[in-house]
Amino acid sequence: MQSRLLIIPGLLVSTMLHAAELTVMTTDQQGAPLSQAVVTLNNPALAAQPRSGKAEVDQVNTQFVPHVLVVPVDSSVSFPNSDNTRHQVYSFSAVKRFSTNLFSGREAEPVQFPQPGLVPIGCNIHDRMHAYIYVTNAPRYAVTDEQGVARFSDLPAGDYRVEALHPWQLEEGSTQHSLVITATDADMQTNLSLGRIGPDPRAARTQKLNPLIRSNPFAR
Ligand SMILES: [Cu+2]
Repeated sequence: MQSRLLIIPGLLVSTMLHAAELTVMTTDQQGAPLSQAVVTLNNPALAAQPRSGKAEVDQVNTQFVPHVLVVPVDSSVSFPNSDNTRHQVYSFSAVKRFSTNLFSGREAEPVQFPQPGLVPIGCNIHDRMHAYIYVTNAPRYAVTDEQGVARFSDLPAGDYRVEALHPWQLEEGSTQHSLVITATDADMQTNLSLGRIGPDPRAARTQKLNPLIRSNPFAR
């Protein structure tokens, strides 16, 4: 009992000194908050966040949910289908090229993502379905919420590289920012402007194409 009382205050002090929180806000060229941006944090001393049990992109009302998913390198992502119609998920991306068979329910095999980078995905049957899988080596990552904000906690002191990108951005590459968190910092905030952002691809007008002609997404 006595030794416990001695240890606990020590733990509390070290936690208070070294666990900073960081709020990252992403904005567009006009300074408006940008939701659905990917934010990653790198610091050599940073332990990777635990992998969430399931990485998946669902299909609901002929849209992908979520629109932006971040996964660590080597994750496998499943594509369940909550719609009554069948879907066929594909990507032409250099980071990961794949195509599922036409499927409903949970028939589609999970897809492995061994390379880092942005993988735009579509559905071969429904042109207005768009989503993005961002595959990262960064130990910490998040997608900004409706207020354009990503929050990180339990950050040890050190030099950080904060990186952000938005899947609809018009300029190539990510926006990077260096940040030092000292042992006395508690709440840190930073704002990253991602420049010009294009239109939501899900709102684009589409033609209905014959699914038989488009059944092989690599034949174009
Ligand atoms: Cu579809």
